[in-house]
Amino acid sequence: MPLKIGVIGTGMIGEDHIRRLTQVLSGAEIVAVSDVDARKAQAVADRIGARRHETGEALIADPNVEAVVIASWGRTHAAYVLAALAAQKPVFCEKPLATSSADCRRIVEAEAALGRRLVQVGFMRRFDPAYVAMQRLIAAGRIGTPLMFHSVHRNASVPPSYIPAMILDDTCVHDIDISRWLLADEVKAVTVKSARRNSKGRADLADPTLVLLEMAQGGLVDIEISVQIGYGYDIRGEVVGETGTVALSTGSPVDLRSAGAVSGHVPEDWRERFITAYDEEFRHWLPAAAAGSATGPSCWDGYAATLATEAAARARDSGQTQTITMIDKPALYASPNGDQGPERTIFAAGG
Ligand code: NAD
Ligand code: ISE
Repeated sequence: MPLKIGVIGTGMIGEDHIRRLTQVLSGAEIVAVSDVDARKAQAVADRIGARRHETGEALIADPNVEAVVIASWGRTHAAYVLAALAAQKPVFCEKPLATSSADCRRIVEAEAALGRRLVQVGFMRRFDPAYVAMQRLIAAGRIGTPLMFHSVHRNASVPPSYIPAMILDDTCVHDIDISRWLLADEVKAVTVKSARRNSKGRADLADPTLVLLEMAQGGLVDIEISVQIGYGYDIRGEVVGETGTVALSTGSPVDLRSAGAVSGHVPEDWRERFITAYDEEFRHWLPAAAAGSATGPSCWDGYAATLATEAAARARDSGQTQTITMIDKPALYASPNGDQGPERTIFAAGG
């Protein structure tokens, strides 16, 4: 029997997840959708034969909905996650888990009180074959103790609904999560500098921005966030260890040599660059949700990342480094480095 899923938010990624759940993966049926844009939700509902609910809360309460995918704007996630936890329904929540650490804490406390995990957060980079290979090599000691991570996150453009706070709480939140995962460490302090503004972009966005993370065990992470770079979606990363380095490949699948020049392809957006990662995170979520549980990126990961984006906002506004104090980690989230087991290897990390 397929898992009966309700999807809240039928925008860009909501539609993309509905496509993968109905056309790429097996074991899922979308039985309900909801969006504050009722026309958009109705069009999707008609197309896939699902019921449209007026509100996300009504969708969560629908007895026919066994599990919930939350793909609405980040600022709306917390209320839906809390409602789904109260209804004890498994959740896939797009990142960020919530845009305030106070809301993330409420969610962590609600899930911990249940005593079992029900939420997987959409930090899909942890399922990307290249990041997975990088993490495996680091964990296997192939570059010695990791000391630094250089992370570059460039978007060609952002939609009009992208507000200034999202540079940190919607975009940089990915780099923070992947830093924690690759270095198996927590963020201790954050410093932020905005560069000379990209004059080709919106005047209200501090674009580009540089973020420096100091990790608890002494590692350093520098993150470039550019959200209107024009030329494509460019994700780079290199971890520097004591005896070696490991980097994401920046090459396109082929190099074109023509008219005296070498050229390659840069993905257009996140849908193209991370297509495998999104498929994999749902392959991971579906069986766990069908069993009434969750694994993978957790509410604790959501809390830790948002706590750091909040500190980053304070660091940017004050010009001062901000230190981070975390609440005690509930036993429910004991696994130090996420819980994607080694059997999830997508391709061998080599050597
Ligand atoms: P979008 O604007 O295209 O879609 C969001 C949809 O949510 C819109 O249709 C909007 O009408 C709807 N919505 C807003 N408030 C709502 C509410 N209270 N209840 C129900 N629906 C509501 O945005 P998007 O790019 O699809 O992003 C949605 C979420 O997915 C965000 O949290 C974003 O951070 C995340 N996202 C993640 C990735 C990734 O790489 N993992 C990529 C894109 C987006
Ligand atoms: C978007 O929400 C995503 O999550 C993309 O992965 C990221 O690159 C983009 O900046 C975000 O707005």
